[in-house]
Amino acid sequence: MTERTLILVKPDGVKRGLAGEILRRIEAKGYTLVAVHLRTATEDVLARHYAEHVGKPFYEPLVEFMMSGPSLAVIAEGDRVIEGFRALAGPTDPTTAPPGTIRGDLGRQWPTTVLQNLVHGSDSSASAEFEIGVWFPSL
Ligand code: DAT
Ligand code: MG
Repeated sequence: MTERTLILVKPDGVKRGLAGEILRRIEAKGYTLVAVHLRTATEDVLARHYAEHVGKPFYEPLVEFMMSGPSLAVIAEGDRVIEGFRALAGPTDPTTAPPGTIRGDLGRQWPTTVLQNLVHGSDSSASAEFEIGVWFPSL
């Protein structure tokens, strides 16, 4: 089923010059780029985007990290792209993410209190729809 997902190249990925490499992998897999927008997230955007994590010990450092520079927000479209991009990204912890994945090939544990793991991808059709509204209110 063709669907859309919200992908972020987080500030660590943009700072390291990996936005192009990550977009390349999305396109090489056969997904279509629908929208891309480079922007620094505000506290309000992040409170909505990460609503499920409010109150967790890593929430404050996560928000600080996410506001530390621009992220590349992407809407990608394709057959089962929500699940497919999560597979391309690999599991949350970049140290143990398998080689072949974005996090496994390009990420590692940085000497900070928060995981800097290069990308975000929506985890369900409900969260994709919600997150696309958060990052692209006009679409
Ligand atoms: P994912 O990004 O794989 O969907 P998540 O939704 O559970 O993971 O968490 C959102 C982000 O929060 C994650 O990309 C990095 C950060 N994070 C999650 N768990 C963490 C932890 N135990 N310590 C530090 N940061 C964490
Ligand atoms: Mg998540």
